[in-house]
Amino acid sequence: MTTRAFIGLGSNLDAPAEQLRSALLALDQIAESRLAGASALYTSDSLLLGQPRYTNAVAALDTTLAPLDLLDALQAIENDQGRVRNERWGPRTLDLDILLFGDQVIDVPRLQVPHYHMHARPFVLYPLAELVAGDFCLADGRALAQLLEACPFVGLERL
Ligand code: ROI
Repeated sequence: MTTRAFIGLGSNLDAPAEQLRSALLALDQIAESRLAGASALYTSDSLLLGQPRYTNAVAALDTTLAPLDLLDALQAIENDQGRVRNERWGPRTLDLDILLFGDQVIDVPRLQVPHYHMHARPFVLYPLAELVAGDFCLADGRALAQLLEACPFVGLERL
């Protein structure tokens, strides 16, 4: 069965826009998966003071992989693109998050879907809105339109 997953991409080190472009190519190369769409790139200040600005985007990926196999594939791409895991929330060359996996709600130690913080992050919600219909709802039932209303397009720059 094919599932449409939405992947959040983020980078704030080593030419972030280039990181995101090569990550999109890599997403399309994941086994049993096909890149079905990608938002524009957006830049915004980090939620943490003192870090470089982030570039973010969202991709739609059609896949027959199981969620944890997709997570493995995403972490392999992060590692390929030089991600070094040191401090939590630290600056990174590439961050790939499973935001949504079809209409599944997943809560295991390695993976929480819908992604915990997506509901309040403009750099996730606005790019996601480019890829879905106006009446789109998250797997937990929340309407994207309402989340957008509560999350003003402030501090985001669409490239
Ligand atoms: N801030 C922005 N703008 N974009 C991110 O992807 C992002 N990711 C993070 C923290 C440090 C919370 N801030 C961010 O992990």
